[in-house]
Amino acid sequence: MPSVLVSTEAGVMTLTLNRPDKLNAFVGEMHGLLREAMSVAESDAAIRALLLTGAGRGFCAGQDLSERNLNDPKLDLGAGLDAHYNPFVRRLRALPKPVVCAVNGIAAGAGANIALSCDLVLAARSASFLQAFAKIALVPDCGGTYWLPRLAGTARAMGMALLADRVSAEDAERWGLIWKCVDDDKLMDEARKLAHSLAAGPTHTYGTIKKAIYASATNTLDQQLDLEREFQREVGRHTDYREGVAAFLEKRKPDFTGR
Ligand code: T3D
Repeated sequence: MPSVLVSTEAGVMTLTLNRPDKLNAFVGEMHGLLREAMSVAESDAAIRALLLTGAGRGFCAGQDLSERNLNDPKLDLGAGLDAHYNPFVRRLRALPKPVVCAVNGIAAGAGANIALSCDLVLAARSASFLQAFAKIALVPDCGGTYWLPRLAGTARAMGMALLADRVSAEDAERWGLIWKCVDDDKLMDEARKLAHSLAAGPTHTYGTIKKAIYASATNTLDQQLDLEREFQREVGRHTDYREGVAAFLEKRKPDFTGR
């Protein structure tokens, strides 16, 4: 079985991390499969939303720790981030389509921060988030030191990173780390429903909303107001805007093309 399963249905591409015996810890092959899938998601206009999840009882336990040669004096963990993890995080954020993450179980290390890189994160009530890095004397990566203080504040970011304790899905929702915590048996239904409803939406506008929200992290209010004006001008010329307004006035469901 491939270590990442890829399937597409009604505009939603689902990526399932698939090494359940190892809680879907990352090995090299997975990065290659994710790279290929992301290229398809980026280039195929028929794909209008992405859903990321894990097989089995875990979401992802981060880097497979047995893959590194600890006796190699030239061991360079930065190289793996440059080659694999960082491009994946950047591509998830930059994908001009919504990315839903269904955290079905423990999300640890890089697994936690890849989940937090997604646009809408749902987590099963029994799932948890673990900044496991300090336990093996590493620093949080995959954007952890960027997401945590911005989403949850410095105090909680510091607690999570230094203490490396599990944070429950309920706390993750309460702290603003994720969108929603849902009952375990409802997770996949809800996540699929959400991804399919997004895939039927104004895809081009969703991509623009992502850009605007993520740009705000480093923009002033003036810059953001200017950006909103430019984006509104641009999406206002799109057929989906005309369709949205026409559907409202005609009291019917809009039929967005996203293109
Ligand atoms: O190297 C680089 O590229 C640098 C980048 C690093 C990014 C990172 O992600 S660093 C952080 C790596 N992740 C961790 O440190 C987490 C390690 N795992 C754990 O702490 C625990 O497994 C969990 C808290 C996540 C879950 O605990 P539990 O008790 O529910 O499960 P378990 O029994 O520990 O794990 C189940 C199996 O998965 C087990 O295998 P076995 O003994 O049944 O054959 C375990 O060894 C394996 N597993 C879990 N995590 C990893 C792993 N194997 C390799 N690497 C893992 N990260």
